Amino acid sequence: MISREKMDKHSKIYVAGHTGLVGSAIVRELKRQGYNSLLMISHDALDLRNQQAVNDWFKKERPEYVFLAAATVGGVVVNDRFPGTFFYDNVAIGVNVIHAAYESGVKKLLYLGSNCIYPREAPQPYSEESLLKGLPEKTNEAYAIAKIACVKMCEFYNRQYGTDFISCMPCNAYGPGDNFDPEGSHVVPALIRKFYEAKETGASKVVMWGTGKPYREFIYIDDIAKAAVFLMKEYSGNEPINIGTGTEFTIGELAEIIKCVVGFEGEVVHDTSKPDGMPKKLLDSSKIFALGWKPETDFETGIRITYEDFVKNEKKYIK
Ligand code: GFB
Repeated sequence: MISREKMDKHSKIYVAGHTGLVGSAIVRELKRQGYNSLLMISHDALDLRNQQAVNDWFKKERPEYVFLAAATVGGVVVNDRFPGTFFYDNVAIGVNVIHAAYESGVKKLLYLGSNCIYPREAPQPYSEESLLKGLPEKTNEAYAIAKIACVKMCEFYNRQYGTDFISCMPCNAYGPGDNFDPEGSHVVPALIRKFYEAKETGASKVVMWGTGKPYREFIYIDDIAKAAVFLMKEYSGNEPINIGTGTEFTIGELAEIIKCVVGFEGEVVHDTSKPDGMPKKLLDSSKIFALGWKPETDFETGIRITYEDFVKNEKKYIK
């Protein structure tokens, strides 16, 4: 059994995926809280899909705590188009890092899952118990099955080896530093970019994907980071923990909010040849609320911050 020591300000903490949306927010939050021994390594220097390289790096660096936020991610269209990549990358990254953490005696690991792992037809809001009680949505089946495998791996290692590996399921994340690529991005950055470019070029309309009818629950990235650090300190157990806000919007409502924040005055039209994906995926976050965490950033504030950052750093985001 690995000792249940609490992370302290000098603990060696590895954030896997530190350049991504979630990982970079976790790094900011850890620094804000005074953790001063953070380990990060770029994708070029360490390919997390290579088990031997990952094992060697863990043996050399000996992290004590691991936030596993590295993943290949993207919006509904790329999930559907590249299932092989989404499956392989996410299984390999998760399996390699979790196994290396076990082998090198990591004290605690937090795995970042996703709301899409829950069965499409399970009752909503999804409680953690609905995991594996049905099939995932087809458009993100590969990503969901990869993430489910890693969530379960944490549980299996706890059961067999006495490790302290936990997992959490955030709802749809957004915030500064996101991917704004028109094809590969998620809906929030995609619509921010589309409305901004339409306003700048004087276009009369913006095309959004699907019917606009699906519901989504969005969470500002700093709130996920606070929840992740909170869970690392306060929670141990085999059951994954949902991280949500409890509030959902239709994609049509989301488009209206972003349109208003950006100040675009034209029309919004729908491209229904693009998939809607899940009709709805609201999380039941009562477990984390009962533990003592709550989201802090209201949706419109988060969208404004994200939009202002996008405008300020446009050149970085539009390559
Ligand atoms: O954000 P998004 O790609 O992810 O799409 P999912 C959410 C909804 O927004 C879908 C609609 O109904 C899209 O059809 N949408 C409207 C758009 N306009 C756009 C647009 O310009 N770009 C995008 N991307 N969507 C992904 C999963 O699902 O989200 C992953 O495929 C993962 O596995 C992740 O769970 C969080 O919420 O549909």
